[in-house]
Amino acid sequence: MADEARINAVVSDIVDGVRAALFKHDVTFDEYRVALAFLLDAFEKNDVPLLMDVFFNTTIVKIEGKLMGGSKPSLEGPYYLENAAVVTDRLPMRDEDQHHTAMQLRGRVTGMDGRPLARATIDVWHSTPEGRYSGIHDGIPPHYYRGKIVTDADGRYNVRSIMPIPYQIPNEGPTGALLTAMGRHSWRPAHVHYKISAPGMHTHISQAYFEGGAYVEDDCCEDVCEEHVVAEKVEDGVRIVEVDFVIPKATEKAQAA
Ligand code: MBD
Ligand code: FE
Repeated sequence: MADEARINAVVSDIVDGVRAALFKHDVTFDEYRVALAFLLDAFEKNDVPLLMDVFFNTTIVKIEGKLMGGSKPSLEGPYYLENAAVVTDRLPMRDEDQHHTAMQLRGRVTGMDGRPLARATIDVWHSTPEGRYSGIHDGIPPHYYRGKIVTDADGRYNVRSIMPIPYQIPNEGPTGALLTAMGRHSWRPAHVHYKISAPGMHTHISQAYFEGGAYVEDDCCEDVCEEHVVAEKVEDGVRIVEVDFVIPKATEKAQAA
């Protein structure tokens, strides 16, 4: 539990920051009412998680990365499912998707000491070739494009799937309306999600993006960092997505800020 002094310091600074912005732009009473109505609407329509994902979740993720050390983390996003099956060589997919551009997810997981992390679980998940998520969006059974990979004795993983495409976050709700009102779009670049867990280790959540892909420079969630953009590499027509992870122990905080 955070102590009273910390709560007071953080909340007071947030309030000061908001007040400074209101003064700076001479925000009117009418605009204040619009903001209040927007917040009530977002709560009522369960759109607050998306609103937080778009504007603040990335910030918290960056802070966590700074405190923990190791590989930089990413947003988890709303579409992780806990009970994916263990996969060995390929993620399950619909027959009609087999012809899409293949990608090979591979790399190595080590601890901060550089030693391999054997038998770590890497949950991977990504969108279909239409930019939808299995088990979330209509008509796509939950086991497609998801799986738990277990690293080998040398910390390595290697699994085949097909390329995801850029993805538009749900934009029919208040958050989408706000982005539109701001002149912003609601697209994310094509991405693969990772969640790595092992006993005693910090649970590391990341995403990989594709060099040169649409929206890599303009993610509506502002999550992309250079370290997560995978250089273009193709072997026998298969896009190679090689990502290594350095994972701290759960107790291993690099340095307090
Ligand atoms: C996604 O697929 C996603 O990855 C994020 C961060 C937000 C909304 C949808
Ligand atoms: Fe996603």
